[in-house]
Amino acid sequence: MKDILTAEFFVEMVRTATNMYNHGWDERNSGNISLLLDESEVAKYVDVNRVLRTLPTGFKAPELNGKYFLVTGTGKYFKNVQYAPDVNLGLVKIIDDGMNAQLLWGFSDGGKFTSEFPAHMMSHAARLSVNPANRVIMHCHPTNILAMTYVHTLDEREFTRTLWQMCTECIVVFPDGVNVLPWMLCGTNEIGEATAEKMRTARLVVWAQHGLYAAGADLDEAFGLIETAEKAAEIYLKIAHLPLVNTISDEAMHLLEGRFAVKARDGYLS
Ligand code: 2HA
Ligand code: ZN
Repeated sequence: MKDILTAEFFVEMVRTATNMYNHGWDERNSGNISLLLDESEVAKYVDVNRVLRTLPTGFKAPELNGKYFLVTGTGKYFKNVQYAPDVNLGLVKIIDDGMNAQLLWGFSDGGKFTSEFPAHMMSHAARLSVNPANRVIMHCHPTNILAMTYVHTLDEREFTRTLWQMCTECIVVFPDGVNVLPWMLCGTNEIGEATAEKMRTARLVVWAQHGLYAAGADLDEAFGLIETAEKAAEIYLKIAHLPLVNTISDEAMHLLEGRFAVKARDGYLS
């Protein structure tokens, strides 16, 4: 058995959590990441038949039965992931149609997965149904996106168009746009279901006055989506109170679609 601390997926997970913390997106115990892994990959590093503990999830997700996830722990600080990955991360296998998870590695202080596990698992199921290559769900509290939800309409088309207009890159990076949920109680199955529903049509889902969810085929894709949307929100907050003299026109957006072979969300451009 090889040492999981040396696995490429593991090193990338630790680096990503650290990087997110360094960006100021994950103060204290905020944020969470889950990474879907293939059994063949997992089996190189852990005995998949050696169950350390069985953890109840409180929700059903039959689509995820038998799937493996590396996931951040509840109450754990992203700041500390790099120093004690075995305490702050856990590797679980989903069983019983999603109702339970077998802990195979990690959470070594007796901990368990993130309180946002329902939103993560339901979002994985939703993204896999539209993109079988999806592997990552990532949640954090990026400052400018959060600030924007206090002063900008939460209408998804308007929110998306404002972000697209803030830097040329945006429509290229997230042509599917940004979906938005109003403030809801976090950590519940209800917000999990609502997030998953929003994940069917976009890889970015804003939780108003709370934070942001991103999905991707790898950690870089999810991280890059957040990074780009957050940069756009920062620019918006720098200019929102000033008279607008120029913008990126819809005509220019159509040129970007052609140049970068992307298709803007239906009905979002005129
Ligand atoms: O895990 O960010 O939404 C801490 C949170 C809850
Ligand atoms: Zn949060």
